Amino acid sequence: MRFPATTLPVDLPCIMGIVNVTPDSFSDGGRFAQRGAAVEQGLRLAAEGAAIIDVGGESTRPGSEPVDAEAETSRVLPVIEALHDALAGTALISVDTSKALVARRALAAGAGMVNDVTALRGDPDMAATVAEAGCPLCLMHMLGRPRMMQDDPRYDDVVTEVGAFLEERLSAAVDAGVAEEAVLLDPGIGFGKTLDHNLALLAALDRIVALGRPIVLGASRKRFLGALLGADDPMDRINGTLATTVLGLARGAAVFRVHDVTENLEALKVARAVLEVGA
Ligand code: PMM
Repeated sequence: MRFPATTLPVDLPCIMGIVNVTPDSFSDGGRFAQRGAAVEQGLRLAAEGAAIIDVGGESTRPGSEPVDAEAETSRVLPVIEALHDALAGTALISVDTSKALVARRALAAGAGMVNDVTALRGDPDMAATVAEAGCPLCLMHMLGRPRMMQDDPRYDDVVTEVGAFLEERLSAAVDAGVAEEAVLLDPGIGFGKTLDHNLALLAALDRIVALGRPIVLGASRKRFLGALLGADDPMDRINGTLATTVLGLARGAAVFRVHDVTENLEALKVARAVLEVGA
């Protein structure tokens, strides 16, 4: 499978394992809020085969309130430091933040990538921080902010609008000095989107892939899967997640941001083997 040239120091396609050091994320909120549990989880996901470990300290759950930079730093920094020591370069550490100060501290502590769900709109200093670090950057689409984003989101044509947004944010990043090869794009499944919007984006993911950057897909255990499956418990959405991973790979997605690494890696391996015969 061919993916665009990237400075991401991992082979594609790959798995990005999720470590939320938050009391309130929708699917694992509170489970990894303690430093030790979060580090253990990161190591477990890496041992299972995640090439990237994404550490976040601010919940983006619909309705969630923002946290300040000091609180967010105190959640993620000790976890990143410990993972950096223990992983010894075997997996890339990504920091899931929209704050430049948190990103700067995380990068100094051993993170090697920034995952910004606001696509550089959350903090005017973020673009320069990433440009200076020269690290990979994920730009994600979100309509509105987490506190309001699920209040009746509307689009005329969700795929066209998300694509245009990502193209514009990619240009803004490059204009601010970020290397184009360092940028990954993410349609932001579940961020200001109804079930139909999420399905339309997954169905037409190849149009987002056509923007020419590696695509990150974050559908893991999300609410739209619960709506389709009648599954209130996020743990009952793992099989549904695997369907998005297989379909996403077939349409050209490169990085799969998931909670369940072994399951998704196995689904990717089988899907890849079939796609490579068909290629
Ligand atoms: N989803 C969440 C948080 N960060 N980052 C990217 N790039 N893409 C996503 O889809 C995404 C994200 C929320 O999900 P979680 O609570 O399971 O982390």
